[in-house]
Amino acid sequence: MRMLLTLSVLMLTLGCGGVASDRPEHPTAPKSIEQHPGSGGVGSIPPELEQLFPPDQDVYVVRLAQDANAVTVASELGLPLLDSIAANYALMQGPADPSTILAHPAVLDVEENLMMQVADGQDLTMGYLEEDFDPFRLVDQAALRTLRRNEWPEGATGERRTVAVLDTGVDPDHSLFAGRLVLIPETSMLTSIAVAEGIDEDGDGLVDEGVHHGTHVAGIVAQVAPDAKILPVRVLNSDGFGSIYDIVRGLMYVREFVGDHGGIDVVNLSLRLSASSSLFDHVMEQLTGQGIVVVAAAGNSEQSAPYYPASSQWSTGVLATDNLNAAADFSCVGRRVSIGAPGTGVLSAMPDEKMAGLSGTSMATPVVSALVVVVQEYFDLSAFAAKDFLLAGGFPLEQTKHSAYGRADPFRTFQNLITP
Ligand SMILES: [Ca+2]
Ligand SMILES: [Ca+2]
Repeated sequence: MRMLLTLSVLMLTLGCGGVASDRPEHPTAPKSIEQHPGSGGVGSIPPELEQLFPPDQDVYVVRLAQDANAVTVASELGLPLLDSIAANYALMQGPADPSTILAHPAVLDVEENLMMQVADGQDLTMGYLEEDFDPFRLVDQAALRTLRRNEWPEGATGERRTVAVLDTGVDPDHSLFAGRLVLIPETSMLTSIAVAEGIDEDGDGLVDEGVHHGTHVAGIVAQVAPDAKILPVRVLNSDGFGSIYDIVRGLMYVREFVGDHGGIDVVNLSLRLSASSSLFDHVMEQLTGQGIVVVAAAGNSEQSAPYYPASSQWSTGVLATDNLNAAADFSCVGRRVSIGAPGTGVLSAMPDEKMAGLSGTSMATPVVSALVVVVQEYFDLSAFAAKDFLLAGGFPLEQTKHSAYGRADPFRTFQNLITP
């Protein structure tokens, strides 16, 4: 079931502490959501598809026992049921003390509906230089040279594999994506399409500053794994914010997705939560059990530890390197980060047939996601085996304490696997 929610205006102070210091304010005014005129291509999108679930301190994500009924549980708790995903997750308007929810025998876990955001944080425009799309400049870019893209074996392209990009959605009409995307059907409650509503949801004075993010991230997957399919799932709004419920909903879609070549192999999360989450850990554990590798951005605040979910045991955390062997100065680092990848000035697609060079762990993460499916397909491995080979072939960083396995070096990985 589904009820309309009033979207709140999010007030978030982004600091380097890893945790949002302010909780979002309560809903102020209902808003209507308009379709971005430049984001078309799949027909008109019903307004309810655009609606994300804003984090709110009185709204709880509840994980239920397999055989539980969300309507019944909410009714027994006397709480409004705002939404539910299959039988397992429910969004409830809660009392101040969630322990009363947890006391219900059918409730396995309960958490505030935490906030997520694109890993770029406040500075979404690092290295921003938008211009008309030129595919030849992309082919020759430094990030691909660092990966020695030209020296990979022929056919190492990620064919028959699919990467899900959970982000702000994409511009499906960009030529970089021709024949590459698997789009969520219009009949779904979710969408793949980026939408700029013209509203500054986070109140930072920038309107729709994150709307291009998913297009750029997905465009990096498209370059590094040129024959892999990409499933974009919009879990963040145009300002780059969403809630844990949004992404759980997106990940449930990913778990059940079956395309022409089977299910999803890798989930790309160029985003971070405002705090760690046992509930989200459980979802990633389920994905792991299904053989789906979760790759997550370490974050861009120069910390010596990654943000969550990159910090989780259930994800592969990625830092950004410059085009040599050092962590980028903005990147979060530490032994809890699995591996690095080029993440400075990475050229990729921008909406409306543009391109731009952006820097961030958001850009390094899809490099690793794509490399996993390239190695997976070429050597006919599981996604997890491919990920492990990629980590094992990592090239040491200047500062070895910056990541557990150095920087991804697919050329070494191929050499290791071809001549064991
Ligand atoms: Ca904004
Ligand atoms: Ca917006």
